[in-house]
Amino acid sequence: MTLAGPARVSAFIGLGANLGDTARTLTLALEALAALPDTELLAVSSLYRSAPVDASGPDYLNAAARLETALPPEELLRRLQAIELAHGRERPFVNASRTLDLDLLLYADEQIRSEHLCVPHPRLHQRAFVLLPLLEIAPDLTAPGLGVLQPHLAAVSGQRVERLPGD
Ligand code: PH2
Ligand code: MG
Ligand code: MG
Repeated sequence: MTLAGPARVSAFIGLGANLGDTARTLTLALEALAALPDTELLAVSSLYRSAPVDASGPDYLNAAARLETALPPEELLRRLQAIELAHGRERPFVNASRTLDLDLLLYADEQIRSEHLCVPHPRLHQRAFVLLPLLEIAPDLTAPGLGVLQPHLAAVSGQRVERLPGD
């Protein structure tokens, strides 16, 4: 007899880094996501180099990943923050340059507004560095409150983002 575990849902994570060896940090972060309990890493976008938005400092490397997970959203958030900390994340001020940022962009079709967590990520549709990698791995993606995401690209076409060639 096999026992069914808790139901798994799809979750999308935005990855970003603009301090240190950003490509290596994102690779290690993806390995850490794949190693999360009750979680499978199902898709990873290309890397994108992007100009800082609402921030200063070096260009960012950004990417997106799709997980299937049985972790509840608050637990997933705690684990994302633990991975950030393991890679030297500091928070001296809002939107400060960072060694690693892992944002929970979407969790199933849930809308969550708690003290710690806002899902869908409130600025998801205003940022090309989020939309482009997300739509690369999920072209038909929709988000609660935002609808189909693809048409939102037009509004962010002025933001500098470059997809880096893969291996
Ligand atoms: N993250 C921010 C603020 N601005 N800009 C780019 N290009 N990429 C980011 O990941 C990013 C940003 C806050 O999380
Ligand atoms: Mg962020
Ligand atoms: Mg963040």
